Amino acid sequence: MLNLLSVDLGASSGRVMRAAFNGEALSLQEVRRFRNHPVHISNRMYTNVYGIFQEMKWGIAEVVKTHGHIESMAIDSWAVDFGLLDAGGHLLDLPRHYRDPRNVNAMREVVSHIGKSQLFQRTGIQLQPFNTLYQLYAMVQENANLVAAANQLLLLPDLLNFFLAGEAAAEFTNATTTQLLEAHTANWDLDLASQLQLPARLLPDIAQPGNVLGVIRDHELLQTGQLATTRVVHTASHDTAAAVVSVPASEQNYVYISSGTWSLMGTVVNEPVIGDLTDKFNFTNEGGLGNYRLLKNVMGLWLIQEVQRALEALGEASDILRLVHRARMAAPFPYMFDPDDPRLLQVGNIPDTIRQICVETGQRPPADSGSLVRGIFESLALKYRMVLDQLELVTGQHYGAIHIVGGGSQNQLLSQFAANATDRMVITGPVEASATGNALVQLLAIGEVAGIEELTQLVRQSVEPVSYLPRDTDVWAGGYDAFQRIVAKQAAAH
Ligand code: ADP
Ligand code: LRH
Repeated sequence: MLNLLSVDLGASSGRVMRAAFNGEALSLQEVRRFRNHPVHISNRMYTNVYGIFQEMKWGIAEVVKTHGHIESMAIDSWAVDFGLLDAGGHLLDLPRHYRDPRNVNAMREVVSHIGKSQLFQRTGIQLQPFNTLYQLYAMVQENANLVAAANQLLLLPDLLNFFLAGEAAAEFTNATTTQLLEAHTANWDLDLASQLQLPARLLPDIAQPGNVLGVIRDHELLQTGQLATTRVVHTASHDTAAAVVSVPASEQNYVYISSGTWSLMGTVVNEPVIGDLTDKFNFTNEGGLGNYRLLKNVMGLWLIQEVQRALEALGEASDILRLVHRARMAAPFPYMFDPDDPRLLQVGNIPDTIRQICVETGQRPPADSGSLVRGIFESLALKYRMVLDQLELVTGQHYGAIHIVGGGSQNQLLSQFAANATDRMVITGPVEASATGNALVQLLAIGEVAGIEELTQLVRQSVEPVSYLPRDTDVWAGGYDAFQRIVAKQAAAH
C-alpha cells in the first residue's frame, strides 16, 4: 500500500487527506480539516497563509504518526491569489483575498487601457475582477513600494511549496488563472505586463503538473524522522483543475460542475476556444492536465455560506442539512434571480441584496429562510441550464449527462434540481474531488501510473457515483422561461 498526502485548500475550508493506493484503486481519508477565514483589516481582506501552513504541517505530522512514511505529497488551492517574496525569500505581506474590494476598480481601469475583447483574445481567460492581473495592477496603484521590494510572485500553492521545499516555480494550471499568460504560447504575456507597467521580472518559470518539484526541507517536519525522502509534487495545483481530473466520466465529451464555494461548470477541450461566443458569454479557458477547461464561474454555494453567516449573526441555526431540509419543505419557485450578479461577489449582506434584486425585478422577496434558500438552489440550477445551453452552442456538442463533484455534490436537493432544470441525468461524486485529483496526479508524477488514459481508468475504479434522473421537466421548462426574463430584467435594472 502506497501512502500519499493531498493538501486541498478551498475558500471555505482546508483539508489534509491521506490517500492510499493499492495498485488498483485510490482511497482517501480525511486527517485534518480547518475553516478558512479571510482576515479583514479595515476594508482590506487577507489570507492568513502562515496559519494555513501550520495547519498543513499538523496534518502531515498526524499522517506520519498513524501511517509512517509518506511517498509523496502535493498542494492544491483556490486560484489567482499570490504572495510576494523579497530577494531573501521572505514573504513581504500576507496575500490579499480575491474578494478584496480594491480589484473592481482595477479591472475597470485595465479594461479601459487594453480593451475587454483584446484581454480575452490574448489570454483566453474570463474577465473577473479577482484575476491576478487586476490584483497586481491594484497593488501597484496602492503600494508601489511593496511591489518594488519584491523579487518573485508566487500563487498560493507555489508559495506553500516554497515554504515546504524551498523551490519556486509557477505551476501551469494555476498560472493560467492569472490572466497573465498568452493563450496560444502558454508563456507569460510580457507585452501585456509591460503595457500595464506590471513587473514581469516577478513571474517565475512555468512548471507542468505531474512532475516532482523537490523534497521536504522544513526543519520541524524533518524532525519526525520519516519525511526526508517524501517527494513534493507539482499536482494540478488549481483546485478546479485537480477536481476535473477526478471526474469519473466514461464518455469523452462530458459536462462537469465542480461544486463548492463556486460552481465551475464546463467541459474539457484540447485547445483554448477563443471566439465571439466565448467572449460574449465570458467563458474561460483554464489550463488542465493535458487539456483546457472551457468553463464558466457560477456564483455557487458561496451564496449559502453567506446566508449561513447572516443567520449565525442573528443567533439562528444555520447548519447546511437543516437549511436543505427547510428549502425542501418550502413552496417551489418563491422567487428567482441571476446568481452571477456582480454585487453578490463581494462580502456584504447577501440576503439583503437578494431581497433588493427581488424588488428591482418585481418579485415578492422571500419571507423566511426556507424560501430564501430554496430560491438560491433553484436559481443555481436554472443558471446551470443557461450555461449548458451556451456550452452546447459554443462546442456544437450535445451533452447527455452532467457530473457534479466537490462538497456541493452532497446536496441531494440541488443535484435533483440540476437534473430537473437541465433535463439531463446528473451523476455525483467524488465529494473530495480536488484532493482526489491532487493524489491522482501524484501517481503520475512518481511513475505509479503510466499516462492520462490509465489515470482515467483508475478514477472509474476509485469513485462510486450516485445518479439523479430528471423529474417535473415541464414545470422546470416553464421555470426556465421565467428565469430568462428575470435575468434580463435584473441586468437592465443594475
Ligand atoms: P470549497 O472547496 O470551495 O471550500 P467544498 O467543496 O468543501 O468547497 O464545498 C463546500 C460546500 O459543500 C458547503 O458550502 C456546503 O454548501 C456543501 N456541503 C458540505 N457538506 C454538505 C452536506 N453534508 N450536505 C450538503 N451540502 C454540503
Ligand atoms: C475555486 C476557484 C475557482 C476560481 C476561484 C477564485 O476554488 O479556484 O476556480 O475561479 O476559486
